[in-house]
Amino acid sequence: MSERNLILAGLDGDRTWRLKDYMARGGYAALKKIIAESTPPADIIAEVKASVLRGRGGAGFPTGLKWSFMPRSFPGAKYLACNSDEGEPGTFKDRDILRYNPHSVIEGMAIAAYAMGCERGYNYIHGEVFEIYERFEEALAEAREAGFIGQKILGSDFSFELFAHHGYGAYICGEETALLESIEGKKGQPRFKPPFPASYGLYGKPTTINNTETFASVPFIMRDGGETFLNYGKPNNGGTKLFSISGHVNRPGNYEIELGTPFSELLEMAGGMRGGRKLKGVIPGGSSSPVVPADIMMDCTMDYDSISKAGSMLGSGAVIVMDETTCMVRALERLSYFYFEESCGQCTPCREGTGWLYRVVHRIEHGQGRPDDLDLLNSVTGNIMGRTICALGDAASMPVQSFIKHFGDEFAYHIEHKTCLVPEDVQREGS
Ligand code: L3W
Ligand code: SF4
Repeated sequence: MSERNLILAGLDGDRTWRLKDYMARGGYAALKKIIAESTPPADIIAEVKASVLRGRGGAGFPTGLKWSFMPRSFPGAKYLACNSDEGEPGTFKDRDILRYNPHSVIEGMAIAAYAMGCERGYNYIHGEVFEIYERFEEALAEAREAGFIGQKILGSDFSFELFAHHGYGAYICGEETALLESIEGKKGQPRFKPPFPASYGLYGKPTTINNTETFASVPFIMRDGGETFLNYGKPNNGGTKLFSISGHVNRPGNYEIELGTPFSELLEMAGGMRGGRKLKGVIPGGSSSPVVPADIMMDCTMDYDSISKAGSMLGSGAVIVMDETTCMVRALERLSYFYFEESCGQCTPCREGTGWLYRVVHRIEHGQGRPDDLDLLNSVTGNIMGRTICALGDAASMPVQSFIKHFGDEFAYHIEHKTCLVPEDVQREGS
């Protein structure tokens, strides 16, 4: 099996992103056809449902179903938002889509806007990636000039204004309701759900938010058909997906593969284990997803169902590979610090709990662990999970629980011997 580029189509060559190159690859053909034939919006949603495209931002929610939640005859504005606030540790796919194929996102959003009757959309781009924001602005100008976005698109009655919105780099602004607050010019803090954005979104109006990769998949679906897309993947897991591979592999980077591809093949595409060392564990879907030990991971295929059966989540597709030189206590200390730092502070279990998690893992790592620290960590995670406004509380807790579950002996060794089970010189070899 090799890479299958639907989303990054045409980019294996000279990586050209301009409108003329996108159109030479069949770009905007789907939008043109929809407008020329006045395709009924319900048919578009049905096609997306048939593709079994699942949200690529982390939750894997069926896209067609999400689109069908938007009220049809709403008297007033409806909005569309693209979540390009990629901030999950390990994830770096959306910036490459925007860098190398920005028009696929614009076309996908225009089709989505037509299907749901949205007149205005925003692409919320992560604050730390300046050149991506500039490139998207350039692509928007090209699309506007060619009549693919703006008023009376291609001479029809359909109008859709699309804008780029540059964030400020806070991880929490990738949570969909915090993203909406941020576009509204407020502090980026999550809202309670329900109500979901489909009924109460941007400025209190019906809003649909999808991830960059989700929108980028839509033109292919509308051009080649939902079933073709579905067949690239496997039942309940339609299409191809980008995986960002980092860690102890020879060729870290983004790989687009068919959902259902064995993990072992993906590892091979990434050049195999660095230095030929042994695989120890994998975080398969970004830092929020539970770690999976090597033996279980080697039996997995890369799709939502298989990874979930292995006790984790496919998430955003950020695969962090760790070899035998990794100290799992140190790895968890890094992750815990991230969530502590990024908690927005609205709810007590998350604001206080993420600090507790970080401080306890930190003291274990630094030789000051106490005999009951593992019980304490489990108890703190139990008091965070399910008791917070957004998923960040759970996202901070799941890595802690899974690292202790699968690599508890390393934590116990640290506490008892005040040092790593993996000797320092071995860790240095791998770093
Ligand atoms: C209307 C209903 N809409 C659900 C919508 C909802 C949302 C989508 C999924 O978190 C996860 C999180 C991270 N009526 C609805 C409805 N919806 N029921 O469907 O909702 P949900 O709550 O399952 O997910 P979420 O809030 O979008 C996303 C995990 O992804 N994650 C995150 C990675 C971060 C990145 C990044 O930096 N790029 O991807 C990784 O695992 O922990 O669990 O739109 O409104 N009845
Ligand atoms: Fe903020 Fe954490 Fe509460 Fe989410 S769970 S709203 S990040 S305090």
